[in-house]
Amino acid sequence: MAGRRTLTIIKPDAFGAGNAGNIVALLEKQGFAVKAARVMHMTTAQAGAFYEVHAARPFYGELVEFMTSGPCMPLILEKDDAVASLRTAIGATDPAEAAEGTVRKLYAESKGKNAIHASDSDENAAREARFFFAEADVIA
Ligand code: RTP
Ligand code: MG
Repeated sequence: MAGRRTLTIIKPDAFGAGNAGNIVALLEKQGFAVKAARVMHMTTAQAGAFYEVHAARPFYGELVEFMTSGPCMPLILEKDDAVASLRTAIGATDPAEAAEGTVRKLYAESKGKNAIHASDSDENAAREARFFFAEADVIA
């Protein structure tokens, strides 16, 4: 059975543009509940570790540089079938290919600076939630 929790990050482009509130509101309207949230400015070590699955990809250096370029906002969100629901809500990686009404269609500027991250599996959602939050930070 698919899990009810996923991890998202409002990335530095969207956070810096003042779109965090709008994005959280959009997701809440779609039925996601916020179970944990923080704001932080990731270090190079943190961003490198978070995206280590992409370490061999050509865009890795650019991605780590972007994710450390300013503050971001990690959140744990809850909804039925959370991972798949959130992937649908954020839209395609490249905003030019994202569906109407998705977070990336509305707020992303490019394939690299694309406003939001979402976990891609239940296993990664759990790993990524632990990356940013302690058990005590998460609403039961
Ligand atoms: P995310 O992990 O951030 O939710 O994004 P995603 O699953 O839609 O895309 P993924 O393939 O996991 O890529 C991670 C992030 O790397 C940046 N990227 N840049 N310039 C490029 O060709 C390129 N490709 C990927 C994006 O910030 C993407 O979200
Ligand atoms: Mg991904």
